[in-house]
Amino acid sequence: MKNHFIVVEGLEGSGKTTAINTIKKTLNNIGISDIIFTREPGGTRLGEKIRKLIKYNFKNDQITHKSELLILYAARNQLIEKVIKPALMKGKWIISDRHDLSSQAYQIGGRGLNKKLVQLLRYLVLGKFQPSLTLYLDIPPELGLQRIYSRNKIDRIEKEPLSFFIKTREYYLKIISKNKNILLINANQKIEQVQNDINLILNKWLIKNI
Ligand code: Z5A
Repeated sequence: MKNHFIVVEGLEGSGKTTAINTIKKTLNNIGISDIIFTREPGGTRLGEKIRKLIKYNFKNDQITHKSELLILYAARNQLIEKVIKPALMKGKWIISDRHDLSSQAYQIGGRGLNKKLVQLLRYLVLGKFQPSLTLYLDIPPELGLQRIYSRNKIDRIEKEPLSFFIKTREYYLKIISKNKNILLINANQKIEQVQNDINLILNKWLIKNI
């Protein structure tokens, strides 16, 4: 049986929330409405607590990069075992705001953690499990951050310097260039155009995959 696990990835302010709504509408239009929405970190009681910890409960000098990585994978393990795999077994569709690719981009690319360490954790938690499709919303970090800074609440990671997000984006792009299941969307366009692009790409993918 095919898995129907769609992930949306991108830097902050790339428009993931908007993209998820577009994906939902596209799926609804072809009669798919039994969809579970989730996010990382988060999506379970434990995961949502970890999300708060990661975003708001530490200053950067209070959590090491490795500790951050480990708690992200604890949240992911809980989500995979308790929500994602059981739902896929029942034939449900899942749309997730971020997944493992975020750890590759932010923790290896942005934080500079050892690639082998992250890949080992990835293997321990996920094995060969992968999303069926990942849509990566590409945006220059300056622009994404500009969108975010107009909000009131800025979290710990959003306070990182621009150089952090530049390295994170570079790593995203490096992985994407080698993976045919990750499709790039130009998010530096008007919302309507981004929505059109998502629609087109998703419909093409759906024809081949359902
Ligand atoms: N993280 C990590 O380090 N490692 C991991 O493994 C995982 C996560 C899983 C999660 O925070 C943080 O955890 C994240 C990475 C790290 N770090 N940061 N920083 P989050 O989930 O709260 O943050 P986010 O994922 O970046 O979400 P966001 O900030 O809400 O961004 P978004 O969902 O992509 O954007 P949006 O809410 O759809 O849009 C932002 C605004 O831009 C909004 O006002 C929109 O109306 C506007 N927008 C959207 N599209 C457009 C276009 N096309 N034009 C103009 N304006 C637009």
